[in-house]
Amino acid sequence: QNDPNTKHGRTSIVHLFEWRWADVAAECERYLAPNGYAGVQISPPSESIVLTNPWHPWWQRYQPISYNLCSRSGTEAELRDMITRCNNVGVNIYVDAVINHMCGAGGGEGNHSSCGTYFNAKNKDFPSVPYSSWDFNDFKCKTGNGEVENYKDIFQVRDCRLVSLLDLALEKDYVREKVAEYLNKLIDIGVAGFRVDACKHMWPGDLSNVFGRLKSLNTTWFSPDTKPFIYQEVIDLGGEAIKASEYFELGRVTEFKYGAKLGKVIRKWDGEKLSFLKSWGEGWGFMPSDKAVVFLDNHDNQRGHGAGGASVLTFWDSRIRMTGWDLPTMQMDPLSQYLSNKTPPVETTGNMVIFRNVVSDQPLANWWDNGNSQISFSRGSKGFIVINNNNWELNETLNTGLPGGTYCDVISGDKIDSSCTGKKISVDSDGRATFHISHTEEDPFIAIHAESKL
Ligand code: ARE
Ligand code: CA
Repeated sequence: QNDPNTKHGRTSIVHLFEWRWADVAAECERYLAPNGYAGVQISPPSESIVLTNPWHPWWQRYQPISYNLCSRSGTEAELRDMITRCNNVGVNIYVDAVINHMCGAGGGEGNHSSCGTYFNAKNKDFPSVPYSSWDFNDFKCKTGNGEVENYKDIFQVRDCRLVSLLDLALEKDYVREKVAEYLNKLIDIGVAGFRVDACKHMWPGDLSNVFGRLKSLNTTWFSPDTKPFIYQEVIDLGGEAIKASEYFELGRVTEFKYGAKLGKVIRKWDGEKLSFLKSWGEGWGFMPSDKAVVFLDNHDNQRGHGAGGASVLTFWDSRIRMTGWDLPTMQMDPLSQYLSNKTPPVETTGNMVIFRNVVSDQPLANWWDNGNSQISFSRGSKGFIVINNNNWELNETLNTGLPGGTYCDVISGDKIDSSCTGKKISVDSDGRATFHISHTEEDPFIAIHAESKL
């Protein structure tokens, strides 16, 4: 279903890619809850294959061996503890659910899995679920090598193997039940919903059946009869046979066009300017806002596995990257971090997450632009932002829409008690204020809001 079940008026979630459960729990308590984060998307908690060539790559997490809840992020006990602790501070957990497939066809035979469970990829034998060769789609797939070869053929895309991953027969009642059991176990533990991986490769009718088997959320933290939030990974940049809209009635869908397009505007490619953002929204060809989950980049984009093209902004572009997925998860090698038992660095960009919460019920107002890439706008009378993406200084007196007073710019600093560690902005009784932003600043923008008033 479409409602993310967030609490306390919170509106943003963060993907803590490959973080250990113990670290996610600590992060919920010390950083995410105090900074108004609504939730965390966690890496797949199901038992996965362990690969050695290359050595333990991140993508092994997308090759399930069983639905046992032991992964390299931690044990089932650690997962339960993390979900409890995050829920206790109002931060929801959304699980990356890999249900289209098991491991790759060439995954071999043995106990090279995250809990040491035996499997045999060649015989399609996964005794810990259990699945056997009857539970896979090979008999349905019509391509010569059993792979998805052509994204214009909907039957291939759904019934053949995505990059050689053994494709589950979700039309079977038995498979549907095993998948639903896995998801329901997580619901009982306390998760708020699922990012469902590779939905393009599953028939909407099969997904509808599986989702129809899901329980309501755990009433320790959610009201009775709350359904899990479902957001489906479907990469629809146009030009393929399968459309994101086929999945709208099942839940929300990842909007990959959003980050691709915004990246172009911010990079000023194809003659794009920030001033064009005045009309930013569904009119730009995006899916309806109440069906979309938007983000600037994702784990695939950051690692060159993704869709959307070179315009997508990642943390490599730190200066021009603004909000979206906040990225405390900047480590390039999650495994060595896991092994070294270190706690990931805390990033301090939560200020814009708070901004978004403060202004969330407010309309766009007070738009100004210089006809180029300097813009400003308010969200009603609660927040105001100025951005200078041109190669010259911005010096303007602008309508902020805010009540008069002195505000702390939450980009250059923090409001701490009644003082400000960054720029101070004084708004006069008519709501006007003067802004200076040099084009050489590290973060060439200013943001003030009702709660940053001094
Ligand atoms: C790895 C190896 C493969 C090997 C396979 C099995 O890279 O060479 O054959 O293992 O041994 C992730 C990695 C994959 C990895 C896989 C399993 O990205 O490289 O394969 O884990 O370990 C399509 C899908 C979309 C999918 C992307 C990656 O439609 O659903 O491909 N995204 C999700 C996750 C990924 C994950 C998987 C699915 C698999 O986000 O992290 O894969 O669980 C166009 C199309 C898109 C297509 C895109 C890229 O844009 O429109 O549909 O996305 O190209 O091909
Ligand atoms: Ca499939």
